[in-house]
Amino acid sequence: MAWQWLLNGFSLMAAEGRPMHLEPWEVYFEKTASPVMEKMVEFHDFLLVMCIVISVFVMGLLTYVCLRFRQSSNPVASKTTHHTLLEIIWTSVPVLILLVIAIPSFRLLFYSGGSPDPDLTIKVVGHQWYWSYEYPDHGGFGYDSTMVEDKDLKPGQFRLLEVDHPIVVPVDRTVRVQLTAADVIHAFAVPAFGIKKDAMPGRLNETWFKADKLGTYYGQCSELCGVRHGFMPIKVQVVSEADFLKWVEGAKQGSYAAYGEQVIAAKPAEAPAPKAPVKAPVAAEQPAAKPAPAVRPAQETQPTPPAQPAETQQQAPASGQDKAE
Ligand SMILES: [Cu+2]
Repeated sequence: MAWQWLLNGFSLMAAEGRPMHLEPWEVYFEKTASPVMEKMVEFHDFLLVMCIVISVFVMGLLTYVCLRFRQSSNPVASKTTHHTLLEIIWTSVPVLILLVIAIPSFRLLFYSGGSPDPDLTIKVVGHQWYWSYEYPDHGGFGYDSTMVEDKDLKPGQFRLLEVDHPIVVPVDRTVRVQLTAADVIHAFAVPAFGIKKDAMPGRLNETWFKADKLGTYYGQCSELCGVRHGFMPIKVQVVSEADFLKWVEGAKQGSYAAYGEQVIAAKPAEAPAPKAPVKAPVAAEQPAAKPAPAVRPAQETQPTPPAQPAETQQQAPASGQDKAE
């Protein structure tokens, strides 16, 4: 309904109280969970106001012209064809409007595209048709994440969004996401974090997010990547620091599924601990180059070594696989 849409569109306050997932009647962004997405929503609302003001102004002008200069009230039309001042105004005002839009737009672009000092790195590899994740800062373990089929859904789970092994990250930490693909181009998108980046074979892309609320967030592959493109969702579980480290321990021991599910099923943890190093001591004990342990069942699909030199932005490590058609 239009009024609800307007209400939502105008009210940033509404974003605060909204449940994580939209109500069936709702039309707006999902509840935000990262500073980037908050800024994106603010920018969107600002643009929406600009659009409305311009539309109302143009509509008003048209209405005025239609009424004021219609034949019955203005039988003798003016022959004026040029008016210097008017022309200067209608050229410069749009330019100013564009400038007013461009400045915050570029600021947001640089903010979202930058790479702040990360607390941890996750490497994401897109496959036809599932994702696999690696935690190079925590011993380099990795695992595959595939969609839960309709017949296996438990009550309360979301169709086409649920996965067997979600990404787990600690709250309030800057997570660097390195992306590549093993076969064709995929795109890693999580709307609540405001991220969407292509995962391309032979290239290492990078993005980042900082989840500022505990909870579960969903995304989907956003690049047409084949027949099951719509069936490779992304699920991110944002947990407390303590839970995260507990989960890492379990995952490293090779029983990702059992242990991971356990931690995640445990109820939402206490408030996040004050800033402490997430870069677990683990990294010191285990050389980062250590090959992925038993956690990864699908070793043969693994296209890249588990630990990435953090600086490599452009070059993905040799994937050794041809790009599929
Ligand atoms: Cu895909």
